[in-house]
Amino acid sequence: MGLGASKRPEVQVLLLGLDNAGKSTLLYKLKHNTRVGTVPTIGFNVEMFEARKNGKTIALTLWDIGGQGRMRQHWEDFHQNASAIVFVVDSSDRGRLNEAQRELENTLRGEHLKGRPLILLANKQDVDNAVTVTELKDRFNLKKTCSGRDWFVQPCSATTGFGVEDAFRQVVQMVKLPSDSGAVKENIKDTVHYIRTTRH
Ligand code: G3D
Ligand code: MG
Repeated sequence: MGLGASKRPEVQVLLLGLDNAGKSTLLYKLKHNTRVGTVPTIGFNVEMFEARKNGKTIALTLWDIGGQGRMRQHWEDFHQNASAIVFVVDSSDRGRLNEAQRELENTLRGEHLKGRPLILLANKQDVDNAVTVTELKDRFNLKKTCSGRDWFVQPCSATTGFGVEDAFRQVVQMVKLPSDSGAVKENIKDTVHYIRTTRH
């Protein structure tokens, strides 16, 4: 790879959500624009995308970490370098909305994810009687849960492709590049904190 490629800003984005929410289907829909048979994710799936942001080409890596119980303990390991969170909800499974909400709240409480933008995908909108975006915002009490970070709810269907490109565009728009002033400010704050704590 040439020099240009190594200078290309890279961002890591976490694709999270309960098992069966549609994370793997979404990832492969985005990458290949096809429907592939998915099997429950045991380890993780990862795909890299290129996108344009602020006049630059960026590399965006989307990590689909297994949503099953025993994998959730590893979520934290992936948090450190994440620039944004995509949380996928199965809007057709009303019986698991509370569980999804709890999982989302736990995730957002993670120390490394403070201030990271959240893109919530209300997936499976093709299913009759799926929870709407408005309902989901209310049920998840998103205004409160997401205070202090940018957030957006996108309706989609990973199987039909409805809303999937829009979701990706939203992620690109909201993700912070390492060079963005916000990220720099955070670094400065960390440095100031470091100097203060080491002096006293
Ligand atoms: P996960 O990776 O979040 O665990 P998967 O979820 O991507 O494996 O998807 C779980 C099941 O939901 C799959 O069904 C998949 O086809 C289905 N699914 C994913 N997205 C949608 C959607 O938008 N609409 C509908 N109707 N189904 C969806 P199977 O039957 O293959 O297990
Ligand atoms: Mg999966």
